[in-house]
Amino acid sequence: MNAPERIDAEQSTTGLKTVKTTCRICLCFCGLDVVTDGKKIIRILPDKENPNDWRDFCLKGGSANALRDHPKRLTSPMKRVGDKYVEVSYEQAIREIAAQLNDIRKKHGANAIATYIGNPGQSSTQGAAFQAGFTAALGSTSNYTVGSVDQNSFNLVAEQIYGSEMALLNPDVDHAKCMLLIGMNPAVSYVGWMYQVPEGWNRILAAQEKGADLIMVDPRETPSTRKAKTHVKIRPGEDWAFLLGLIKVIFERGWENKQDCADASGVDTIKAIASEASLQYLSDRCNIAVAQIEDIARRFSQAETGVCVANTGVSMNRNGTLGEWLSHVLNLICGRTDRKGGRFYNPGIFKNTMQLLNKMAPASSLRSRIGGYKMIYGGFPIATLPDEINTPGEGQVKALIINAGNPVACGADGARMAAALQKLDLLIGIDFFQRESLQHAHWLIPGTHFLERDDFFTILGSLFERPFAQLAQAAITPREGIHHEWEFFRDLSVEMGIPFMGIKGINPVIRASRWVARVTGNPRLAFNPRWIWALLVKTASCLKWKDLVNKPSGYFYAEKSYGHFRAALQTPDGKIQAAPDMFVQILKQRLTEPLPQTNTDFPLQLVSQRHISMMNSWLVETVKRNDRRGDIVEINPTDANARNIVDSQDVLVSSRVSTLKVTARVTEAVPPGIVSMDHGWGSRLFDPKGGSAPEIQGVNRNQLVAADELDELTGVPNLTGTCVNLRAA
Ligand SMILES: Nc1nc2c(c(=O)[nH]1)N[C@H]1C(S)=C(S)[C@@H](COP(=O)(O)OP(=O)(O)OC[C@H]3O[C@@H](n4cnc5c(=O)[nH]c(N)nc54)[C@H](O)[C@@H]3O)O[C@H]1N2
Ligand SMILES: Nc1nc2c(c(=O)[nH]1)N[C@H]1C(S)=C(S)[C@@H](COP(=O)(O)OP(=O)(O)OC[C@H]3O[C@@H](n4cnc5c(=O)[nH]c(N)nc54)[C@H](O)[C@@H]3O)O[C@H]1N2
Ligand code: SF4
Ligand SMILES: [Mo]
Repeated sequence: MNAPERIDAEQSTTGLKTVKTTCRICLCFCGLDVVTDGKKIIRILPDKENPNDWRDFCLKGGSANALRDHPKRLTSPMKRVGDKYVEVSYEQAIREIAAQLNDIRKKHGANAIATYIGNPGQSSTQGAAFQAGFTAALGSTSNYTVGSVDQNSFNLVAEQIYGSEMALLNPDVDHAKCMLLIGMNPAVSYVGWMYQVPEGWNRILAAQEKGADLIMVDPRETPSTRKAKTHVKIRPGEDWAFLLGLIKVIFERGWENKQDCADASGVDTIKAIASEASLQYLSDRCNIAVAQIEDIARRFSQAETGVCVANTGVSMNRNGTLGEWLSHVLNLICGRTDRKGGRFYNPGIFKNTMQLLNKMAPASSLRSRIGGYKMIYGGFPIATLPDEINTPGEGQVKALIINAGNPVACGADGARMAAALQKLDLLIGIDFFQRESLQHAHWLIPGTHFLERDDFFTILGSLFERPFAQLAQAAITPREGIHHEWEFFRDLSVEMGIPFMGIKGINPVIRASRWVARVTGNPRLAFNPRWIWALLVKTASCLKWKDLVNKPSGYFYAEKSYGHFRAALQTPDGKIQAAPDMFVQILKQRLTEPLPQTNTDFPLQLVSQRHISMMNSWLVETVKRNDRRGDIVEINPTDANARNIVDSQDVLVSSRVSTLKVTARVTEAVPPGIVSMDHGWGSRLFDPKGGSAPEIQGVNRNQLVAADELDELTGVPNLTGTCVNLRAA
């Protein structure tokens, strides 16, 4: 978080220039001053004129150019010929890929062509929109999203209880007198996932200093829990039981906010379920004593203001949706929804953002061919993709485009995923590297680095805690031969002869605009994302394009305010739906389950942690040698002693699906019964240009995660809480 001092405009004398933009590695969107000589990036510093969040600037943003200029970066499209890759021109790649895809479409139908969009793909407003434009053109519903290994439950819960998958609520950390933070580690990951709290962790700690009651729920000790007044150690995957326990106690003691309960639909259903559940059973499930549940129920409900947030520690397992849902119910019944100091809604730039987004991308009622999973936020669960590839019949996946993702490293059962990808007739990867998931790609298409492109996150206005507008500029143009992801999807649609964005008659307009751009030498004249942004800005009325261009560090276009949410709800009766049927059914089922038995074969539960210098499976290239934790498992001394394991010893970690060899680190940071491994490692970096041996970067802990044990509502696997055992190697 410590930002180097900005060196002010020495550039004028040196021919260097500073471009103001934003970092797009994580959702903190820190302002950057990127100093370039036009060809290379010289250095990256925090943009202290960015009013939103320059203080969150971190090492990842500061060294972003290391990846841009990496020697193994793809610099031109590459086609697989035998077991080697050859460079081809962008135009040839588009022609050949279009022909191959059309062939597959003709033989097997549009749904035989699938796409996966990974995390950095979603973080590109233009790439994501144009990828959706391609799939709409194709008419394929075989779309897979990274949300199915991370946040699907956020979108599903928002859709079911507020009426829009994009009903995003921000925690008001400065004004909350009690903060109940569940399954998050903001000291490492910062505060921003489907909401954005600039400098969030420091602000949370400052609020605690001033008397706010900070309670963190995490199975293990983390840099965040060490700073919190209370650390509640929970059994992984059982957050729902803890939350239902809190809700039960609150209703029984009459601590609920009666008005907010009466104003919502379905609160009586929740009350009845909570009343029937046994507190002892809930306590046994989550491994938190009844007295502690009662204490936290009192502290949270009785505080003047308060906010509960459930993050990825909660969402990344088979009970993720129940946990996410009940965290919203807890906020609702305690009067924390749409309030100062609670979870509030930034209306964004449109009159009703949720309504507009529902019109542009309505929630789908489609179900997946295999497993019958609901389509969420435009995609099906990536965990089911191997079965979709392996199972014959109409809709069997034959071709796949992976844009900015690495499902072998980041999804369940990496080995099974890798084997399925190898069976595809056509695998196309858009990335700036060839990583694990692209090992068998037929085509490697170089993606642009975020420093090479514009972005406009303001269209997702409610993502921001304060009404903030910025047009993030490209700091540098991509090298010759590298095209933007959005160009690839646009040009591929045109070449395939399918109507881009599903709009009949648009392809000739795109062709004509590209011709005008070529003859005038002005690339902006070719149909591009700015056309759409400009249109949206016009619709928004609170912004002016001119201001966006003239204020490159961004600006606040309105004051932070509260109480907009209830009027914007998109539910049929206009009320918050506290008890959607699909959640209630699963909850009732869980309540009849026997207690999580100690699994005698795999009695330990494996949780996840992130590296401060990495972003999921990328940026691993820039992690310092002595800070590499890619093959370490943390284990409590009690569990280690019971297995005759000592610190630094080689051990085997086994689950139902795989066994990995790693090194034990014996530590009290994990309690008995819990082991922890870093996520994101174990993805090799290949060298398709130079042909050198792949770089091995640690062990892929997700190979231990079964792909057949999913949250039935969202298709998210048990990426945390996986049952494992350890023995000496
Ligand atoms: N440095 C860095 N920053 C990142 C990322 C990164 O990879 N590296 N990734 C970005 C992305 S894509 C996201 S989505 C966000 C995520 O941000 P966070 O949600 O804060 O993610 P984590 O840091 O993994 O914190 C999750 C915590 O949940 C705990 N946990 C595990 N299982 C359970 C459980 O069953 N219940 C509970 N209550 N806790 C559990 C883990 O021990 C861990 O401490 O971070 C973003 N920021
Ligand atoms: N056990 C466990 N599993 C997890 C998690 C966990 O905490 N524990 N975290 C989960 C979370 S929160 C997430 S978001 C997912 C991530 O899952 P994925 O999104 O599938 O994987 P990433 O590691 O983000 O892979 C991103 C790829 O995109 C490339 N890339 C980066 N920037 C760009 C760009 O601008 N353009 C293009 N074309 N490519 C780019 C990178 O080189 C990298 O290869 O993993 C999930 N999996
Ligand atoms: S990676 Fe670091 S610099 Fe980039 S947005 Fe996130 S916190 Fe900010
Ligand atoms: Mo994520």
